Amino acid sequence: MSKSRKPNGSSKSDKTANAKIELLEEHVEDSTGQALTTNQGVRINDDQNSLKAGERGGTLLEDFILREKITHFDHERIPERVVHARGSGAHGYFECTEAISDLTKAQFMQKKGERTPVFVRFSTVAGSRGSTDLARDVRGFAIKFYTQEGNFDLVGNNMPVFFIQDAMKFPDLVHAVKPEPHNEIPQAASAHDTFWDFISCTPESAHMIMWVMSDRAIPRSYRMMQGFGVHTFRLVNAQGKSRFVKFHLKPKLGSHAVLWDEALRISGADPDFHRRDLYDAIEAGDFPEWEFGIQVVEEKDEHKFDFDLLDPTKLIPEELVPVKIIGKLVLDRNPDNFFAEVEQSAFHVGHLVPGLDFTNDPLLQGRLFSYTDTQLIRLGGPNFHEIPINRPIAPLHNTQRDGFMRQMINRGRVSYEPNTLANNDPHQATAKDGGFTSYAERIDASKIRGRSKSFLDHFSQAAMFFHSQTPVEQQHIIEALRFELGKVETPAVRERMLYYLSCIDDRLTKEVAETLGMKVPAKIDPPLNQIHGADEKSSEHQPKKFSGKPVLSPALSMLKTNPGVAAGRKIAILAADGCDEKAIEAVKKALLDAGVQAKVVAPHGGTIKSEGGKDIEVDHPLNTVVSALFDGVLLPGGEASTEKLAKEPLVADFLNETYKHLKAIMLCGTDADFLITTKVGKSQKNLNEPQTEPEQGVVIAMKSSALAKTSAEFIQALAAHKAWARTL
Ligand code: HDE
Repeated sequence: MSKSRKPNGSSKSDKTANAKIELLEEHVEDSTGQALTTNQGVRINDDQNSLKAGERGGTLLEDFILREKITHFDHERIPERVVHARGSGAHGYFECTEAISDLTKAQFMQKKGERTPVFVRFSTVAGSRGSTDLARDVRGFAIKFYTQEGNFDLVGNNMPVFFIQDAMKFPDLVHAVKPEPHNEIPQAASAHDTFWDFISCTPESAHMIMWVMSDRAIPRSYRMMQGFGVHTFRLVNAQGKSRFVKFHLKPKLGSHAVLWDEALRISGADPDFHRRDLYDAIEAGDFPEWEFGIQVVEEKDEHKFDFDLLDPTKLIPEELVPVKIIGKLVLDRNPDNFFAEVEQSAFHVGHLVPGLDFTNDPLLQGRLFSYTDTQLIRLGGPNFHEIPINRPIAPLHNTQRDGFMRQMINRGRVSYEPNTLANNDPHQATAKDGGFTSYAERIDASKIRGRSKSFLDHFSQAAMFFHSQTPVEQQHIIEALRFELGKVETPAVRERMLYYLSCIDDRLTKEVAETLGMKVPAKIDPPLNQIHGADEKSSEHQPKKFSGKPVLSPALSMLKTNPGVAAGRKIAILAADGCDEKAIEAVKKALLDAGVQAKVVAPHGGTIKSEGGKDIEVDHPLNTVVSALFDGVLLPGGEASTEKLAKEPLVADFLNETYKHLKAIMLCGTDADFLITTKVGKSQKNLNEPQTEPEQGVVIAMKSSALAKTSAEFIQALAAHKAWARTL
């Protein structure tokens, strides 16, 4: 059981915030001091041996205890999610920091300071349940708000746009990205022919491809990702006035990524890296936090943009419509049981409360069908809303009955409405009494299968995204495309992709083409994805290349928006017997004050003895970790320690890799020798006075009197996230 079941900072009077906990508490089993029983409550006397016909005889069918245990075990697995199978989650709360009753009547946004319990699940999309956290992929960011008016699920991603414009193409997209059906290869990876074949026939994916090839697809932590509702939704106020809205979550720690080389390393060294990071941070009391914001567009402005608000491959640049912060999301409690809570959580984009509504985004509309449908099979029937994690805190009263695994015991003879036998209860609620009413949008149109012409500009925002990145971020997009397309075996697929890239940016295309050893085609046959039915002409739907002046949106760059906080990071203290404990203590304190965790990594487990004879607990023996699992490294010095570390090849590997991954390095006293013996000091100008020309992100404290100043520089280097100048 996690340390505290109470949300952080909630007072006893904060009924709503605790309501979900109380609801879950009813279902929590605590076996402390209890005897083992069967599922029928019969106490078990021998849990070691099955019932046999004699000591060496066969097992008897009458052994109901063995049969029950094994049968339950045989049925422990449920189908994994068809997408977003790999994930992790946590409890917390949403706090309204600015009431927006002028914009919506949703009760949980009416009062500043009001808290609503939430459960959040983060996920990758393509990989199976057991796949690595560090796959290049979109991350799901699904939030269940347990409001007093019922559950509201915001089932979003860490990217604000999507691959396709119409739900009709979703099964195709997912089939293309999942492992190829003939050999089930590759796992949790988009770098293969079927994915790029589909993409190269689907130009509407161009914008999303820029995001997925960017470092957003390899986040440093779930705590360091933005969240987006993606689609345009509606806010509806008490007067029935509707406005368009996009939902945003901005992490307090900033948005940060790892390098691709780190992602590869982490996938081997700790495939649970993100799951562990989230769990450990919450256990340590470092509660992840996001600002919750909205972009609001008046109905009259629906057509004022040069893209369609209903098109999920487009975003509204923050420079055009600023994000207004109206709340915060805090995760402060780990689940007690992964299966019961994380695995069985069932989100649905169609779980709405009064004051919110949908738009006609054709991707959103398709999702509205899919989510209940998938839970019916995944969670075994129509009563999945009764599983504790999915139960609303708002009371349920309706005429729905029975079905597999029904938990609720409905009293009385009436299960229909209207009725007179039960006074016509449960009765309809008036809008004033919180009854949900759909926004009465005026529609006057023919029923058609088709796509609006306003959805056909596929490349302008792809180009805006690429052009808004810093040079180093652009380079990473180029390298990701070189890697992904380099893995594609079919030349025609690569060629089509090069053509689509040329519709976005010439330099990007040229650099990718060079590595692929291919020429960029000047034109290609009409895309196979016709965006229309068989009887229409493709030529009418030809996507146009981006041309003209680059439009910039600095808000799209992670580096340009780095808030410069070191908090949330984890560094390794590389030390051995004879280390300088004073340096460790001084730097560790400064780090902890800045919200940075420090773990002692030593050549052996147990404890090491410092210069002064003090026992220092070792967190990780060196052979069990790699530098990619940390954001930086501190070598505290101490003559004997330096000597021992110098003899360990793994230490040099650790330092060289930390350096290569552009991370912060702090060397103290005798450990400054590592400037000479590893790559850390290769380009130092003057080795006798290394501190005169330190490289970016490498800080050196030769004397203990320099520790305070150097620790501050170390923290600054961590806050910069990477020493980007080292790549240039
Ligand atoms: Fe999903 N999606 N999706 N999706 N989605 C699922 O529901 C689906 C889409 C997203 O942590 C499934 O319970 C269709 C966009 C997240 O449990 C499934 C379409 C966005 C999660 C499903 C989309 C998402 C899912 C699989 C196109 C970003 C994980 C298991 C019409 C806004 C939720 C499940 C969790 C999960 C269908 C497109 C986000 C099959 C048909 C766009 C975060 O129902």
